Amino acid sequence: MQRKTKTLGEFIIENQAEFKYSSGELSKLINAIRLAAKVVNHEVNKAGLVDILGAAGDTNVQGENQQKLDVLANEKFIQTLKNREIVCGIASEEEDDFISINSQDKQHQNKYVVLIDPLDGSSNIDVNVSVGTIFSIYRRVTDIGSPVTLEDFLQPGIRQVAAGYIIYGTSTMLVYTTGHGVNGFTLNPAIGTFYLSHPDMKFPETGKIYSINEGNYIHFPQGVKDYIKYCQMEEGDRPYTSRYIGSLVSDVHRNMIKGGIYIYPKSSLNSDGKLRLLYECNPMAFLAEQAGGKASDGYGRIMEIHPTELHQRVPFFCGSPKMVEQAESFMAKYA
Ligand code: P6P
Repeated sequence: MQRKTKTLGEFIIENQAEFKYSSGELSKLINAIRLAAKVVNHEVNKAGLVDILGAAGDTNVQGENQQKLDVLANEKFIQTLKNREIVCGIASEEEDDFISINSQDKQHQNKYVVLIDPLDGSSNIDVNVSVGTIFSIYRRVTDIGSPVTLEDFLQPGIRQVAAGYIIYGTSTMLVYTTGHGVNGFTLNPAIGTFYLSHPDMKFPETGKIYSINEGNYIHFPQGVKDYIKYCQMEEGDRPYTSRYIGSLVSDVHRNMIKGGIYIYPKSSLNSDGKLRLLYECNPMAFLAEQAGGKASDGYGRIMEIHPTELHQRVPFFCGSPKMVEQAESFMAKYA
């Protein structure tokens, strides 16, 4: 008797009680993201064909204006979230400022804000490398019924109520947490249904993969340089393997399954690093910690950083706990 694999919808209903706020809202939030993910997946999967199909100037075969995929992904996620009547504000990498959402009949009664990187690593699309969407969800801190303010978005990562990513890779997966572990769902594109394929995902305590753009080596802090040399040294279980896709979601997803560490440090080129705290590092950190991993800025916990700006950048060390601790020990020598 073949075991029936649970769908995302069934999983959400079964675990609704774990979502510490009122019933049904998690379902609406995740369902909105699920729908947008399927739409974006469809666009990403045909990206290579658009130029061929849309040969006539800047319009595609449907006569639509061709849009850059990250702009399109941004619009799809914002529109889908707006339509579900539970989100009162959205911040996006593609939007300079946050978007306040007035619900039509219930003026600002919605309780959640969503921060999103609609299509992280989109420059990889042209070379057919996997990309991802990253989302982070908070409960608003200002009075329900009033328009959202920046304060609702500048919350430390420890206040997240849910976070996750969609990875548009050899298969499309939705991986998310509500603070009770991490679960991965794989899309069956034939029927448009996500199935629970990776229950209770866990980072291996250590690993043999390090992910960093070594092209920037000469610009790295000495602690990072020392850690890279440590990874390459012939000793014990080393040398480690270097794997860097250039897509945060893909590198972290692989390291969560196989064990490893992803590092995007500050450097003389980027004094705060490149990755954004609110819609890249905090959600990936929430997932990492829920999967038994660690996420640090090289010195302290990412999720305890108090944000000061919507698009602020932070250095990011994320992965197997023993590997992050080892990297932090090198950073501490030069703190
Ligand atoms: P670099 C993509 O632009 C991204 O934000 C992450 O997904 C990725 O890990 C990183 O930047 C790649 O940056 O400077 O190594 O090309």
